[in-house]
Amino acid sequence: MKITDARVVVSSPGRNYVTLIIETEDGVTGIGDATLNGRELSVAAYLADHLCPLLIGRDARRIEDTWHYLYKGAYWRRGPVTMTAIAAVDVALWDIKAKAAGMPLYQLLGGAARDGVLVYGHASGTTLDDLSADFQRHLDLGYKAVRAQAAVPGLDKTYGIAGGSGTVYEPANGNRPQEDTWETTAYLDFAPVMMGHIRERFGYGVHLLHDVHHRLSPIEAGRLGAAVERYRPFWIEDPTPAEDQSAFRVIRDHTTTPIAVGEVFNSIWDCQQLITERLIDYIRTSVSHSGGITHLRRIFSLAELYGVRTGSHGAGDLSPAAMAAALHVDLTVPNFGIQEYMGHTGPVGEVFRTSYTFTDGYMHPGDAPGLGVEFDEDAAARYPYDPKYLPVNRRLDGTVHDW
Ligand code: GCO
Ligand code: MG
Repeated sequence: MKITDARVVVSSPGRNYVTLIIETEDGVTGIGDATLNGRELSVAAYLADHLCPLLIGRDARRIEDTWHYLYKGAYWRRGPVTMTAIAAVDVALWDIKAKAAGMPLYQLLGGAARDGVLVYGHASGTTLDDLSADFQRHLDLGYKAVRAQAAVPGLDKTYGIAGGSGTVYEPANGNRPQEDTWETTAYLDFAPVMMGHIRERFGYGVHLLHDVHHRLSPIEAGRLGAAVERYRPFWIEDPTPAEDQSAFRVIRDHTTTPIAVGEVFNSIWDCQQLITERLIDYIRTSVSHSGGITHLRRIFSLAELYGVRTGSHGAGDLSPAAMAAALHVDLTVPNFGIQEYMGHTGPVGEVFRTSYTFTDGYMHPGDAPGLGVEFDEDAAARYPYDPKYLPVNRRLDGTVHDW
């Protein structure tokens, strides 16, 4: 089954997505998501200039061989650009393999290990009352798990707050990064109050999650974890900058609050110590940013050995092709924990037609052959690339801080 064409489409139906399309000699086509928010064109160029020409003439069925050919063959291993590009190829080849087999992808991955995939949505507000209203909206939609973020008093902009009630949080905008402000003391005072407010209002029958977005030092994160233990969060996410794996030992030494990390990881090597030393509870690597289904399953298998569960990143800046791939993996791995689902808005549905479903807080990838996502290139052409950057974060004295 020879590959006859591989091409990249960058489109912006509300936000930028990079999509790889692979065609084979017998007419079976596969797609993969290659979106790296704020750095989209670097992956598009890596694919178009370096990987697509190498794919022509290769056997589309040899997924494992192609993965190593691209990973080891580059010599320059890992990193978000390389691993996102390899991921797109990998997912497109799995899509082709499953379509050729006439099966939904999850069947090829071993079949369903559960009936549905527990997902969490994002509630946010500029005040605690707004947050409560948005939290209630998620419960009304059927969510069994909700992430809560609220504006920190004294800071004019805080991570994770949607622009208006009922809208989805969108961090990237403008062709220069917007500048946010940060003050750790104010945040550390406020975060437990916010969680207490949610528990008082909604009780303990819903999973409560919170994202710290890499902003604390290890000892500050330990303090936060200890302060919120009584509110029984499902997890606190990305408490410290994720590249420092040993920092998580300090957090562990100070709290039993479950810790999740991994949306910025690109390979098993980024989380090897975190997993094997049992420093985290949930690994949040995504299909798109960590080498595709082939490599993600390897990470999840390592995690399974050490009692670490999965909790993949699923922000709106991962395309519906990535969301579908995540759901197929989630349905099949034994150590599944939870999946983020932020959803997609605006004209995204014109460009990507999906077969996944959301019912009462659980998702299912659907039973269409392959990934179950059709990419409409004509529709994509109506929404050209629109440069957008993620924000930069500064402390009140002007120092650049982790965003
Ligand atoms: C999350 C993430 C996102 C990221 C975004 C960056 O938990 O969903 O933290 O909100 O900031 O994906 O592009
Ligand atoms: Mg996050």
